[in-house]
Amino acid sequence: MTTLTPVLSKNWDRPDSFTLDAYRETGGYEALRKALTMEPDSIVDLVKSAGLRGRGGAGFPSGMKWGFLPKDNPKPRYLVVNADESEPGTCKDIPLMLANPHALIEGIAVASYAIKSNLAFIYVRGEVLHVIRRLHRAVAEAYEAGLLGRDILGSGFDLEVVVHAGAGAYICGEETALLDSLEGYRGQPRLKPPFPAVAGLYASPTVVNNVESIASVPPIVANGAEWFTAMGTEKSAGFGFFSLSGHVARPGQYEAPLGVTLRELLDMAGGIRPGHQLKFWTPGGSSTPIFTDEHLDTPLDFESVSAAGSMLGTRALQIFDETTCVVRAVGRWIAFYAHESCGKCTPCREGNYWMVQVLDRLEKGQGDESDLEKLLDICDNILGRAFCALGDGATSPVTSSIKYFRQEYIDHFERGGCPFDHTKSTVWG
Ligand code: L3W
Repeated sequence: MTTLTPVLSKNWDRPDSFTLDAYRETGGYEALRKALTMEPDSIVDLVKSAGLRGRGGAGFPSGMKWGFLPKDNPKPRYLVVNADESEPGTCKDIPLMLANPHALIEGIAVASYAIKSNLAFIYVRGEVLHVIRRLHRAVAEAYEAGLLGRDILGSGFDLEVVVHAGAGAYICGEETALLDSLEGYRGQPRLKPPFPAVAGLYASPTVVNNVESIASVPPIVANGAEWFTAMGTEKSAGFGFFSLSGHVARPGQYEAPLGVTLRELLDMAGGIRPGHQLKFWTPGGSSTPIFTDEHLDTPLDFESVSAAGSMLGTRALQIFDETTCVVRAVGRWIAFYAHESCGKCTPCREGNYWMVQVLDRLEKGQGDESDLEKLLDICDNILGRAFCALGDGATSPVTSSIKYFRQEYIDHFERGGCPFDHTKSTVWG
């Protein structure tokens, strides 16, 4: 039986968890002290041997990404933290930064030292003013305590940290659009390669990492790679936040080893809301194909979720019970993608616009089976043809819902209307 592994959330019950004093009382900044006595490259090696994989959705090995920084480039190196959490259902980085901003700041200091960067940015989603304020305050506290700035803890290492608020665009969570936005341009994705590690912010070598990835580094430095690999699975090591939302008795953040199952998480979260049954869920936000009750025992690690036809993504588990109309839920998601499409590429800009029209019609009970083929055809023309992963992601809820719930789509137009009473679904009502 898998149990919770509260590492980053260990002091969240303290009302003052966000303060420097509370963080230090629970061992905070000891990893930075230790890291500063180590060779920078040995920290990169440590993160590689821990097998930490990016917690922002793609699961790319963090140590390997750091190792891609060119050794012979004289330009400055930058660390950029992607704190632009906006994927529907994804809600882990914001509570982490609110409850524990110093975990992120310590991670930034350790990671910057490891990659030999003296300037780091936190690009935070613009709408979350309370988080932006908390970060500013925590960064100021860290400067005052000599944990940021010149000659950190007498080590000779200098680091400046800039908190930068975005303007609330989903596309700016895509790393290259984020870099354009940070440079002052309109946020639109860049062609890759070159990857940011080679030519990122101001065309300099740049590491872009998710908040949770960076915050996971100090515990690895403090406890060692073996401590980390003892949790999770062989290829998906460690722990992570599983964010349960929707029709679940106790929604929230569950910090658990990768490989935990939804069945186990539901046990911890009090199950589906009383009197109801699981219908469908997302393993990693709306950009990952939906799962059903067939997947209750799928281990939530990168490999097992992919083998079952989806993606672990951001571990945003949105749970829907039998009161939810899948056509309506998918329509809401696609309306989000259509609204947020940056417009740079035709497949995403036009494809999502047309999918909204078709889904809206279907949900009202108009249309026929050829509309389902039309939706699949549009998805076929987005997937692999969009400029960035956001376009590809938009196809996931459409294709997977038609795969698992084709009959429910048909029921709509056979009945001439939606068979669901939306007032019974608290999430979509
Ligand atoms: C150097 C190479 N670097 C890859 C780096 C690359 C990036 C990382 C992963 O999308 C997914 C997306 C969302 N040399 C490299 C290299 N890298 N090869 O590795 O790259 P990539 O392209 O696999 O993924 P990505 O573009 O970062 C992320 C999915 O996550 N997602 C998350 C969404 C969350 C938000 C949000 O809340 N803001 O958008 C959920 O499923 O759909 O598939 O750093 O540079 N040869």
